[in-house]
This record gives sequence, C-alpha cells and structure tokens, in this order.
Amino acid sequence: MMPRTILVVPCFNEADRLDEPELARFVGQSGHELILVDDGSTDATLPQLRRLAQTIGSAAQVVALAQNRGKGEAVRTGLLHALDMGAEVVGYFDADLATPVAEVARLVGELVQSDLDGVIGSRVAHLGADIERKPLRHYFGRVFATGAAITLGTRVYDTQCGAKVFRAREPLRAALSQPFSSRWAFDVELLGRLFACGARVIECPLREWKDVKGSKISPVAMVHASLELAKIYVRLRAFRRRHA
Ligand SMILES: Nc1nc2c(ncn2[C@@H]2O[C@H](COP(=O)(O)OP(=O)(O)OP(=O)(O)O)[C@@H](O)[C@H]2O)c(=O)[nH]1
Ligand SMILES: [Mg+2]
Repeated sequence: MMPRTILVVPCFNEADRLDEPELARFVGQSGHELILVDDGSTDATLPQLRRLAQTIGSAAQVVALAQNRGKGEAVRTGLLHALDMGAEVVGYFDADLATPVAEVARLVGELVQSDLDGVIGSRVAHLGADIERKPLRHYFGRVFATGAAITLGTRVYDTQCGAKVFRAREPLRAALSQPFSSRWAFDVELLGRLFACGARVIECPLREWKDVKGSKISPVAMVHASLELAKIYVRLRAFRRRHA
C-alpha cells in the first residue's frame, strides 16, 4: 500500500500561474494530499487556494502565513504541518509546475520502493529527457550548483530543483527543527542538515522540466543566494557539531 504522502506547494503571488484543475487531477489520480502554503501573497492567491482546497476536499489544506517569509520558511512550515498530520512521506514542489506533477509522483514512487530518506529531482539535460531551461539560468545555475556541492562537501548535481520528497523520519524532523538561514538557498541547508543526521538521499534525473514564465527570483536574488552559501557553510558546521 502507498504510504500516506503529503506534499507542500509554496505559493507567493501565484494567482496567474496556479493550475487548479491540474493540481486537483493530481490529488485524484495519485491519492497524495496537498498542503497549499500561501506565503503572504498580495494578489488573489489565497482565495484561489481556498477554492482549490474546497474542490479537492479533505485531501487538501491551506496554510496561510500572515506575512511573506520566503520560500524556505513557507516550505518548512508546510512540511512541519504535514509531519504533525501523520504523513509517512512528505515533499514539496513549485506552484508553477515547472516539475510536472507526473514527475513528482515518480519521485514519490522511487522513494517508497527504496529504503532511502529522500529522493530529489535533478535537472540533468540528456538525450531522452525534456529539460527546457533558459541558457542564462542554466549557466548561472551550474555555477551555483558547484558552490552548493562545495558547501555540502559532496557530489550533488542540482540542489535547487523545486521537487523533493522525504521519509518522515528522525533526520527530517531534526533538519526542520530550526528556521533556515537563507530564503532561496534553503534547499542546500536542508540537504546539509539531513546529511549531518545520517540521511541517505539520492538525485533522480527528471524526464521533464521547464522554465515557467513569471519567475519571481530576480538576478539580484540569485547573486544573493550564492553569497548565502558561505553563511550556510558556517551554520552547517555548527549544526553538525550539535548533531554529532
Ligand atoms: N514562499 C514563497 N514562495 C515563493 C516566493 N517566491 C516564490 N515562491 C514560490 O517558490 C516557487 C518557485 O518560485 P519561482 O518564482 O517559480 O522560481 P523560479 O525562478 O522559477 O525558480 P526555479 O523554478 O527553481 O528556476 C513557487 O512555488 C513560488 O510560488 C516567496 O517569496 N515565498
Ligand atoms: Mg519556476
């Protein structure tokens, strides 16, 4: 039987991008549940999420943050909520469905077939995969990814793909126990904390991923995220000492 799976969708001003029918279909077909986190949106996102949750029924919940806290905190809040609800598998994916829901479902499938603690999507362009990324974002992303791998001291190809799933076990609880020190590079910190707690996580190359218009991450934010890697490096050292 499929373990109870609750997935978090962080949403900040997603009124124009939210594909309600697709998300509702996903819940119906996969049997997974959704926690839709509104991160203090200033557009019609919150009423839209409430309407979607109503359409889906008990398998979807809305968590509304009063103020914009950034993707990391929105995801962390949603994941803690999912753990409280008794999920056995949790995860998150971007509201713009850059990672298609079918691929998210595949990540869950890979995880539950294994004894791993986590399976994260990886945007590796190769023959047979449909990975559509703007060149500039790709090259910037590769530079960031190299910095992220150095920060983590391990060979990870893509820390920043929006789709990740984890077992609801102790390493994850420990990794989520304190806020992240970065808004956008939080995935790196989450992975670092998981590794520090002995979690086994693998990357799963996605078959399909696309850049969706309307990204809210500015070039300035991207540079900022890179600088935050140094901070994460220091914080992770302290985290490792505490969890040694
Ligand atoms: N919680 C929160 N989520 C945000 C914020 N900005 C964006 N998001 C969410 O984070 C996810 C990714 O945001 P995007 O704007 O699509 O980011 P992107 O530039 O496409 O990033 P990639 O898809 O990784 O290339 C979406 O689900 C957004 O709603 C924010 O300030 N807070
Ligand atoms: Mg996107």
